[in-house]
Amino acid sequence: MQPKLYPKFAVVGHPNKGKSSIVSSLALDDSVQIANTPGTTQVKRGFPLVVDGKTIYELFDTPGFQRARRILAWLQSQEPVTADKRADLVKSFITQHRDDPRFHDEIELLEPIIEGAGIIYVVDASKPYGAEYETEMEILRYTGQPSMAILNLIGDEDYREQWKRALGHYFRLVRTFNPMTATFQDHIALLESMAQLKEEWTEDIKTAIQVLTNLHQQKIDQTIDAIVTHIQKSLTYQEIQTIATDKATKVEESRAINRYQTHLIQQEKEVEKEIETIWNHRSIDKVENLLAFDNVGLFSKESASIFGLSQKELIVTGASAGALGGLGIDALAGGSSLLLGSLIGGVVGGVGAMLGFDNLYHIKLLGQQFGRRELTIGPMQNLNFPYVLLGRALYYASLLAKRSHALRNTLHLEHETFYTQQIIDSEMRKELEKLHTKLRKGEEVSEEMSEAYRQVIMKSFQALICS
Ligand SMILES: Nc1nc2c(ncn2[C@@H]2O[C@H](COP(=O)(O)OP(=O)(O)OP(=O)(O)O)[C@@H](O)[C@H]2O)c(=O)[nH]1
Ligand SMILES: [Mg+2]
Repeated sequence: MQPKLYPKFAVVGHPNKGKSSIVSSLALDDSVQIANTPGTTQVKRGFPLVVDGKTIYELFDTPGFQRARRILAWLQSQEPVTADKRADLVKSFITQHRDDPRFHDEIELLEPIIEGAGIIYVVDASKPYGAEYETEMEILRYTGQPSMAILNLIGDEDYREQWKRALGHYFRLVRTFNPMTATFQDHIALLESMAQLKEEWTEDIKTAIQVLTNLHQQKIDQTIDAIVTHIQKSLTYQEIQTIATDKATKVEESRAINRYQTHLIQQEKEVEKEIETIWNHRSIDKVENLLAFDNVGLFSKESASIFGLSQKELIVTGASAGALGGLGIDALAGGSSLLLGSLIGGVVGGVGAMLGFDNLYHIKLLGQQFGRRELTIGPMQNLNFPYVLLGRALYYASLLAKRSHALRNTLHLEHETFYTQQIIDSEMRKELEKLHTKLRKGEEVSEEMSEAYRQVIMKSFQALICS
């Protein structure tokens, strides 16, 4: 049996208009070469989107037109033929000029089209329309292949109306698509347009949409699994050191604490790697913002607020524990936000001490077991710690899940901006707390509890990637 053919599209246009960026974003592939220099792409290259070993479609990245006028002149100088034979003229052009370096770029871009690929013509609609594009579009029309145009807005100006009036003469479909900011929904919407290009492709592209939708959900599921496992591992982790003397020295203790913290930082790096692999962003360049173990970091008002613990609640918790002495809660909550802010700043340490947050880990010295002593650090007792880990992991995962594969800029992790969004309400927090408590005590966690926890994380992750 012949292998099933999948839809193919050649992404073509002027140099430096975002062709490679569009290929990269639609093929979910960060290995496509993109640069702000015309002529970056010099040879055609197919980027198949492969899911579970099957190619669902393939996009050809191509060099930009260089000598469009010469080629059109050649085509027009031939004996006139009826429309059904015009593609043969293009084929003759390719055959006759294959070794001519002057037409290398055009031959590269026309070849996949002549072999059956649909055309995606890319323009930068932040620049005005001009007659020079007509030559390119005329050549494409000679191929007779199904075609659509994409309006990419690279700069700030918007000439889309002008472009639409012109492109309407050459393409049945004209769509706006920004390869840098495109969401999953934008990707699907563009595929839906592509499905209308040719009857024979409609079914295949509909299947591709289904496969991509399933793949997206699968990536979300894998992300949640990775995060939940990360929390479980970090919260239950213990660093155990054998010591020789009766009592651990300060040096031994701080060395053990250091190893314990290094392990948790490493564990977080690993889950980040896992998330990068899931979302196919393995080559991402980022400025890291490592997990810190200072008290403020672990009990910050920022991390509290995204997990449904409002500033007021934070103070109330502290006040009810007596940390604020005689100060009334109403006086605090009703005060100006400036006052509130400075008060929180001032009381965090106090609240921390009062509720035992200063005591970050269990440090135990186990007695004479088979002639050895063991110094144990962990599990982490800080109540806020799992929320800090969760916040950081969800933030990183949502950035990657939303990130277009066409972006090449360095990712700066600015957790502070993330903490403005509340992602968990108090009901959800209760569910999370059940599991955290068990893990902190080193107790068994039931299937149901784990699943309920997963659902809460899933809900907030979905909300984050749709926002
Ligand atoms: N801000 C912004 N920049 C874009 C957009 N699309 C492309 N670019 C940038 O424009 C430059 C050219 O993008 P490419 O995708 O390499 O363009 P190309 O058409 O493949 O270029 P050649 O291969 O040289 O013909 C790169 O610096 C991209 O980052 C966009 O929608 N917005
Ligand atoms: Mg390119």
